[in-house]
Amino acid sequence: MSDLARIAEIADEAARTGTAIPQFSDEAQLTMEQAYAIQALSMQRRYARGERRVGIKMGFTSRAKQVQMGLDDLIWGRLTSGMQEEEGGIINFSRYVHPRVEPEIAYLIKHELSGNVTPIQALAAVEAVAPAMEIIDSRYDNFKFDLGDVVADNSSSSGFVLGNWFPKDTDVTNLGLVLSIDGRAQQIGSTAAILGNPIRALVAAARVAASAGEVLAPGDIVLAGGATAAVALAPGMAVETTFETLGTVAFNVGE
Ligand code: 0L1
Ligand code: MG
Repeated sequence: MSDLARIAEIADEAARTGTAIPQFSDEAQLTMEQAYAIQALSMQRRYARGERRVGIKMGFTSRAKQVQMGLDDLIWGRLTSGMQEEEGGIINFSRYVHPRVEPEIAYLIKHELSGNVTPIQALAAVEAVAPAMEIIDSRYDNFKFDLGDVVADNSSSSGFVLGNWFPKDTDVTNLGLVLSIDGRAQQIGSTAAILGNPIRALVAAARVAASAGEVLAPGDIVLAGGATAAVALAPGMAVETTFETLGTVAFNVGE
């Protein structure tokens, strides 16, 4: 087994069992090329267990997230069928290590999209848009990592919840939103915080997919990135984000 495959196995086991591990960069820093290779290898392990790739997530697309984590490059990860949590349902806290939640916009892809595209071409490939929340969960001790670590860990991709789908021409460029825990507002923001306009995250998603030899295929979901800083979850919490014109997405945190 190669070193990269061995690291992928460690990252995958940490995610599968909800167990924290030390950062790989404590030993040696990973290049971006190595980190994305590890991510791809660890996802192969999930696919072999029966999970399906259902799309991709973009990360660090807002200044708030970059400041929160002290990193400033766009990153991406894969979404699988095993990561989708039911809207209005109860998530199993014990499946995560130290999960956080952030409000996002989701795109549903209608036509294949890959490579360098304009925002107009990206929007033309969209079937629908939805309000969403991502549940990120770094598998590293204390949620601490460098860029190579987080990319190898599938960019902290762990869970996601989708609200109702709306027609693709729904304006999501600058919608106010409030993320509340137990009815108290924790984060207030706008979808404009996602790269100034979330469609830019879809443009970036097409580019990064191509760089990995992949396409955004019909039926794929693209999470555009957090619109605010992420909020730590704990058992018993009622989590809700209300989006201007798009309604509310909610879930509860179980044990
Ligand atoms: O914006 C993101 O979804 C980045 C996720 C990776 C970093 C983190 O875990 O906060
Ligand atoms: Mg996110």
